[in-house]
Amino acid sequence: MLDICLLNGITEFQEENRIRVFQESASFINGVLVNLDENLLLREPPTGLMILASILEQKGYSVDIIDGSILQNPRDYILENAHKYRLIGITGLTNTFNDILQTANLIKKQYPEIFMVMGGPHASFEYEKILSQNPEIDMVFIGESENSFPWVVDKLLHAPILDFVEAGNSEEIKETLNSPGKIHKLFTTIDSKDILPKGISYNTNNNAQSPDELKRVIYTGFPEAINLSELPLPARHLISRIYSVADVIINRGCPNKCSFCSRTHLFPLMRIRPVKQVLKEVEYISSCANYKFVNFYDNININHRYLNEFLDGLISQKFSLPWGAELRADVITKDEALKLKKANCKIVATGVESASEEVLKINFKFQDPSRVAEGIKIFKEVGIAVQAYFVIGLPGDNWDRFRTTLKFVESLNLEGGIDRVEFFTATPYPGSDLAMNGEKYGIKILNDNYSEYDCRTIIMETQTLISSDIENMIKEAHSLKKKLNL
Ligand code: B12
Ligand code: SF4
Repeated sequence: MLDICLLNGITEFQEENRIRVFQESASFINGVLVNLDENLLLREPPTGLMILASILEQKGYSVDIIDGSILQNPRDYILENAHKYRLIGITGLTNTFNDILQTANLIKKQYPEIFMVMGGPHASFEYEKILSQNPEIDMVFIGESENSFPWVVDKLLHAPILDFVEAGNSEEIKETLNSPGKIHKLFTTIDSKDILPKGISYNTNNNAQSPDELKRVIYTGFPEAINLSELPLPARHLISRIYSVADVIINRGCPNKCSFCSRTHLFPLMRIRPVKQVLKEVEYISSCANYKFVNFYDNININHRYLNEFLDGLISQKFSLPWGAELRADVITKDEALKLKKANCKIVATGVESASEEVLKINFKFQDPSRVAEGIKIFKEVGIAVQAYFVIGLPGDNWDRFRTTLKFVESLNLEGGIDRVEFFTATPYPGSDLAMNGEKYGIKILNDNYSEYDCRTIIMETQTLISSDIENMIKEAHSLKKKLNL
């Protein structure tokens, strides 16, 4: 038996076509991915889970990470293996959430003694609903969980399983398992809410029969921001061999406040990791034979000094893997772009969202589109590929402004087959200002099926755009993409 399993639901391969492409290029043994065509750089590992795993391992707990996206039959695999763990923690996004809940339900039915928790960008904003409607979920973690989750693990499991075995007390392990009602006994006997860490929620009445009874959800409050310089490196060794892409998180939080984004509410305080620590992570990644590409998220040029220090570090480290990064194109200088090139950066991704200043202003994205165009031009001059993201159907958008955006895309002179443009459909993700203050933007939400919150389906209308407008805009945007081969 092991202590903890951290589970990532099925993610972007939900789409049938992508599942097929992925599975045809992969080799599986017993349903587990063992090899992937090197050219298919599709999968990105779940970084948040790897950081939590690293902290738990430092405390002596045995941890496994299971990524549903790289399994042939994720549910069968998870159900066959769930009994090995004392606690299962699940992560997921909004569009994969229904699927994750079904999996959690199946696990709990088969193994009621397993303690089941959830966290991540969807659960953080929907904890009340999740806990009151899904008795199989014992606890939900809100926001950054590097403090709260290990605290709860210590309380529930008391010690790593190896300690029990070494002390000759294997029988006591059973006692530490979640016998029904254990959580309620544990937390309801604690008098003062204050001694619980912030960032957890649980239902004190999970065994209730009537819906009215299912409402006693305790929430300890939003957690304090984590000091990123104190975090250990993600536990890549747990899953590294099966990924060819490594993601490195540079910062949490964002100085912008875009209406459609939940990041600023998930990580309200903007922080950047020390360059030294990021470079240490890069060094480790370089030493692993499996990685062929690295992505740096969310934004490597929050300030000029940081960007320059970071790039100087990569150059002096002779970092040789090709890499990509998300960044702001509007503030890039030619010297910085040249340095990016020298540091082996192959592609940059940037959120343009709209070429209309009015639309940007209404949606709190503070960026001058003409400066974005200049920045993109600089990247093309130095030979770095560009991926530009746009959002269709935002509040304030209309046909004139949309056409301005299409003209803007054409004016960028991007290279077909090398650069890319993505048009996402505006989606009111839980935690975004659009979802929390919809009336402020005058939106009408048409669809509350979270499985369709995939940035492709039309989820909302605005005061200026009805569903058929947005549908036609998506069609026009895609035909432009096709025409320009982007
Ligand atoms: C890298 C990334 C991707 C990558 C890879 C995802 C992956 N495999 O991890 C790719 C490019 C594939 C991707 C795709 C998409 N993404 Co994305 N992505 C990110 C990004 C930039 C970083 C994720 C990350 O590692 N964060 C850092 C870690 C430390 O944070 P974390 O994962 O949230 O984990 C912490 C806590 O949440 C918590 N926690 C998380 N899980 C759990 C579980 C347990 C048990 C516990 C206790 C705690 C816990 O503890 C962690 C440590 O504090 C985030 C933005 C961001 N900065 O988070 C968006 C983000 C997650 N993506 C988002 C979206 C919308 C998408 C897409 C739909 C975009 C699109 N248009 O296609 C697709 C969906 C694909 C899918 N269904 O998976 C949204 C999610 C919104 C939502 N509610 O669903 C985010 C938040 C960005 C945003 N715009 O708001 N994404
Ligand atoms: S979408 Fe806006 S708020 Fe969200 S991370 Fe990007 S710039 Fe920041």
